[in-house]
Amino acid sequence: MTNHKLVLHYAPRSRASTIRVLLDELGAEYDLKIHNVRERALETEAFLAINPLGKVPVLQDGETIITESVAIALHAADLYSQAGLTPASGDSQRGNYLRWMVFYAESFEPAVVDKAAGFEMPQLLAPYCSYDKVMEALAAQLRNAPYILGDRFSVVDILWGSALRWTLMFDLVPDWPVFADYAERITGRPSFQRVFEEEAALAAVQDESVESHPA
Ligand SMILES: N[C@@H](CCC(=O)N[C@@H](CS)C(=O)NCC(=O)O)C(=O)O
Repeated sequence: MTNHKLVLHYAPRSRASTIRVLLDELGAEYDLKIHNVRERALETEAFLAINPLGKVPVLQDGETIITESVAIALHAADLYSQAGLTPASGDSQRGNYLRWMVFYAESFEPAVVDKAAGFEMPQLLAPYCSYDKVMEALAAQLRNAPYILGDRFSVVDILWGSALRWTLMFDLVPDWPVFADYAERITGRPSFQRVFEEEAALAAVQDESVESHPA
């Protein structure tokens, strides 16, 4: 238990879904602030005061505002370390855990987004070397064990399971069985399935609201 008052700014079918699953897996108590992206709710003055980039997820922890999925995940994982999903400082897996959390934001996402946009970044300029190298490094990490940290399921798997699910869906990563099997293993967990179900219903309500009150 913590006495932190958490509020998650969330929109269905977005990176905020991953954080919702993560908070549920950690057993965190939090309030959900639901936004409708199609109603341009993230472009309002009130929301831009929270995140000037106009993006979700955002986690408010009391007076502190945390943006960026990886920062939110690290913060929540440490707050709820008693859930047993966070290698603590001093744990022999802590470095590996941090490596793969940051690799997601620093190398994987830029590589995937550049590829989707058709940019071929020169290796010397690209902080991730090359798209192919990123994919090979990730596949090598996943090939010999069920989870990123070997036999131990941790917070970092929530991030990667979710990322591989949506990047496979949009053909942004190679359709290698190692990626598909891993994504299925992680997102088949009841925590993911519950959020997917709830947000399918919520997205339908949001879509209907946009269609009945077009801008
Ligand atoms: N770097 C950010 C990316 C956040 C982001 O791209 N969020 C998307 C949803 S997946 C968003 O809010 N899009 C709404 C918009 O741009 O209007 C993170 O990791 O949290």
